[in-house]
Amino acid sequence: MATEHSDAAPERGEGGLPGKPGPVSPSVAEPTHSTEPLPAKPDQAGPETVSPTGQATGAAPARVAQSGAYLTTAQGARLHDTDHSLKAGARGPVLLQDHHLREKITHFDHERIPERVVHARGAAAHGVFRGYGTAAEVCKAAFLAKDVETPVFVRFSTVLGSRGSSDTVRDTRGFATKFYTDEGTFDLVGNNIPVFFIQDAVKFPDIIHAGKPHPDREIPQAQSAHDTFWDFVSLHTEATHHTLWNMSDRGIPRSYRMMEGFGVHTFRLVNGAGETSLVKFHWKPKLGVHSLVWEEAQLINGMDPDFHRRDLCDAIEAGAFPQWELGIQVFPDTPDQTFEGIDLLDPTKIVPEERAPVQPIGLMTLNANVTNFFAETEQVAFHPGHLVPGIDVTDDPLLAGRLFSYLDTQISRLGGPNFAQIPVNRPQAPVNDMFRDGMHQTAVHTGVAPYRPNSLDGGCPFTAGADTGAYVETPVRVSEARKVREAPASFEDHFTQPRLFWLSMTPTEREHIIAAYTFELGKCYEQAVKERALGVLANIDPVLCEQVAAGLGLPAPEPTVPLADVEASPALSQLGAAWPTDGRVVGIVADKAADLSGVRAARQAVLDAGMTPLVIAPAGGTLDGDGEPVTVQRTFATARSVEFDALLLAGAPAAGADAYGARDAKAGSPLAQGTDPRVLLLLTEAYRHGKAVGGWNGASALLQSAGIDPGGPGVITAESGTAAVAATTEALARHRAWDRFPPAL
Ligand code: HDD
Repeated sequence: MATEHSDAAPERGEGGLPGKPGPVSPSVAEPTHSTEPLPAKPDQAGPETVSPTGQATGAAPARVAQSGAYLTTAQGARLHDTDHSLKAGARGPVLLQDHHLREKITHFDHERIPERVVHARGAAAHGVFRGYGTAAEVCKAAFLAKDVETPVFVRFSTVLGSRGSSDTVRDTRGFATKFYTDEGTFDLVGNNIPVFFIQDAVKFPDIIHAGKPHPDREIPQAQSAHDTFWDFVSLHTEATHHTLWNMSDRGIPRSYRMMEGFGVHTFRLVNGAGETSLVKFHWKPKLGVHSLVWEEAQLINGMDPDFHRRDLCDAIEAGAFPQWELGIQVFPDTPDQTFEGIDLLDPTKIVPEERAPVQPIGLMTLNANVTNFFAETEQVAFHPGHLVPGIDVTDDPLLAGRLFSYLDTQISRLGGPNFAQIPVNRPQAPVNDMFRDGMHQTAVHTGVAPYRPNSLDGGCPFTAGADTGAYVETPVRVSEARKVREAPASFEDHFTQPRLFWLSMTPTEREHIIAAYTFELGKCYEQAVKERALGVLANIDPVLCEQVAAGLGLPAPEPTVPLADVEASPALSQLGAAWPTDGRVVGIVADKAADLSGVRAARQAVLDAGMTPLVIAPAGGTLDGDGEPVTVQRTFATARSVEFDALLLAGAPAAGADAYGARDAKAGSPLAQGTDPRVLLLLTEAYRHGKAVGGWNGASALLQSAGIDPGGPGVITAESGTAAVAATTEALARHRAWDRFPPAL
């Protein structure tokens, strides 16, 4: 049946919905040619329009809790029973007509989305970035201006493991930051290692296939210690530099809070006058760069696979907000895009800080944990192509592939092209795009002309001037070239910078690197792979090669290239300085006969120093004695040394007493006898991992029974709990007592 035609405009509701009366567009003649912009209509207010849904942006996601007294269906109908399926009689078959049963299970069936193809395992936090204004000379981006505060969301990750894998595996760490700036979202999608495995994105699937578990048995999980990884990196020697960083202590960070971050690629910045510079981005942690030791990392994988995730949340919850300074190395934008002979387009090369100092441009503080892991950490979508005016990309071929890959992956991971409407991904800046429809569209777009120019929607939206717009590319010359599948000759030097890194390490760090290579190659089965990997090491340094070869029981090959004559870069070493100890964890071992007022004072001193005290006792509950009971946080059964940065043994109540011996009869506890194997294990492990250990007032005897010299490096024997904490804080500032085990190299 034909519907009756009416000349009257259809009734439109507010926001274009049928129903409620709303503003109606005056009819406009069909355009034959584009006209100058007409005055904006009420529902097309131009650039002032807010984010698609008009809701809060990612920095302050709309919070939805189980609010209200009644449980409802997804359609808002109240439910009176969610525990029993509808059945034909109490013992009869379940009826298909039970809508609530079907809706509940269907939703559950679809709760998971595909994990990220790389960087699946991660943890994130909210924070703010405050510019120092020092970047103005080279960059016009408004968020870098002095005292401008920009909300940020940061996700840290491992690369190889699945979403449920362990945190402390040997791997590169992702360090991705979303800046919700007033000019649009800027994503700095970096790693904790300043170079990358490959020079061209076309090899990315290959390196990841080689690093991920073997396709037949799907093992090993989250490891590089297997044949396919070493097969790849020994065949593609451009990977040597990155692999060396992985085998160094950088591959096993102590905490996300103690990692550097790097933008890796060279970016191009544009200042207010249109002048350009090339830069590399650096994040410098206020707490310094610190690592686990390998045995500790492996133990943590079993004891607490969520170690880094927990550490980040705990520190933020305790108010020990992690901070990083953002810095840039600045290079002149010369046509050859090199700096002192280093190709700035090669992502396997660094520029040593001694040759181009890192200039601080702002401070980032992470000050809030996520509210819902899935909504925020899992659904956040980064993209190195999310740029703001003043920041541009270069022709690094690795970056070019990334600019394609991230949008592509989000479409399959987040189920369509509208993922920017997910709260954590919503820009803070007003969004006024002409993207329409698609899966999971949550906006109700008004207007009829999502194209431009148009005359029907008042000509909106307008385009920005070249001085305020993003993606105003610098007209770098690219023509007069032949189409080739080639890399520049400078990309062929794969060994100079690995040697630079090796020579910049302290003897302790070199020992760790040797041990790491020996472990990883020792886990390979293929002789040819091991031999080829040794051949790569020979081109870095003969000592490194010989030591690893000795560990594998293989002959050390000769180098195939002349060893590079390079100067060390001391900035690459992470040892030697003193750093703040905020958020460190100090375990205090006590029993009911211990100096409990000393324990209370020690706890307070740890808190006053911005660290976390955890009392470890034979059993849970409280330790009762004189004064306030002391709450026990860990028992001998639940504590393991890897959870603590330092361990202190509570002394005896009376000064000068032989604490653990004298209390034996009185307390009758295993700790008092000083022989509980779990306490001895705590001590010996912590000692072996270079951690501060000790105690006060009579702890020496127990230390000795654990084979620890009370006078040794990093061993604390004090008169009181507070004195012990003061000495511990001092020791922790240097992270570990590395001089406990003088390196053999
Ligand atoms: Fe990538 C995720 C960092 C090269 C393709 N990458 C991802 C994440 C980080 C990096 C931190 C996790 C983001 C998050 O937390 O959600 N990736 C890097 C760095 C690289 C790099 C520093 C080199 C300098 N990546 C790289 C290449 C390609 C990709 C060459 C592909 C050609 N990366 C991806 C991806 C991921 C990703 C497949 C997986 C999940 C995602 O993007 O959102 O698109």
